Amino acid sequence: MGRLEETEISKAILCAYQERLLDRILSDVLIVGAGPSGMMAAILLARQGLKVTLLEKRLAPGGGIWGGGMGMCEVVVQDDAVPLLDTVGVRCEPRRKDLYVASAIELASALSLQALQAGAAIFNLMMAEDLCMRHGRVTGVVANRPMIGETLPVDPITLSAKAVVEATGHEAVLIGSLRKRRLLENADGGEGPMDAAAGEAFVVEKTGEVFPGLWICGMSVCAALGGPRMGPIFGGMLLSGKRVAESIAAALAE
Ligand code: 48F
Repeated sequence: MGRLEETEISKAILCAYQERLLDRILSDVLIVGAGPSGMMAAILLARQGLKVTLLEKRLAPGGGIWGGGMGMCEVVVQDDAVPLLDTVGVRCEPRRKDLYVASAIELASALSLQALQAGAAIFNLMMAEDLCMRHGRVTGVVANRPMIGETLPVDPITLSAKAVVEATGHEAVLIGSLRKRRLLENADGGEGPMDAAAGEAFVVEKTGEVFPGLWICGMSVCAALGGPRMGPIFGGMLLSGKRVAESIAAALAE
């Protein structure tokens, strides 16, 4: 092994990152939030050959998966979501009636790996602050570094896509930016009290395009449209990711 040059290490990082980001200035699908719903959608869309980019404001993709329930790293899914665990190679075991348990760490890791290996790009430490819009259609997002955007008066950059997905979980950031401009009248907003069965059904049923060019999936559906919260059950999140992927694939094929 030759002598390591620090400057060459830095150049390798800078060149690789710049190439990757430049390539994703325009995507087919831009998903904001790398939780279970956003990553499931990314995997299914990227496996169809679409150019998919995920933005995640935290250091690690995975969202609410890592903590399972109350910090216990076990993930519970209903039997109808087990085929989605299979498709990303996550092992699970039956526990209670119709319920399966998987390792939260295995699920978060598998979704990240499968998204990347399917061709999706994941940018961590990248936060969507707002939407870009043209002629009444969402065309991309305004992005910044979380530490910068939240504390300093520094302008963001923009990333464009044919389809943008709100997958930011409870925060429903993009819906918030539509709502504050009174562009989304039908979004009542605010999660209802916990009702696991009703919340899971609501999330999957209401997943879809909420505004031209903007789709919504996962917990953001309840936060935006006023459905009940459902607590530490993840089947609905994975199924919502699948549903949003199907809806976008159909729309982009037209
Ligand atoms: O919250 P999160 O896991 O969303 P989800 O896919 O799944 C919800 C479940 O985890 C859990 C549940 C319901 O009880 O089962 O709550 O709907 O992941 C959302 C991700 O989005 C990131 C955030 O850091 C998290 O990893 N995020 C939030 N706001 C932004 C963002 C933003 N403005 N820009 C980029 N990423």
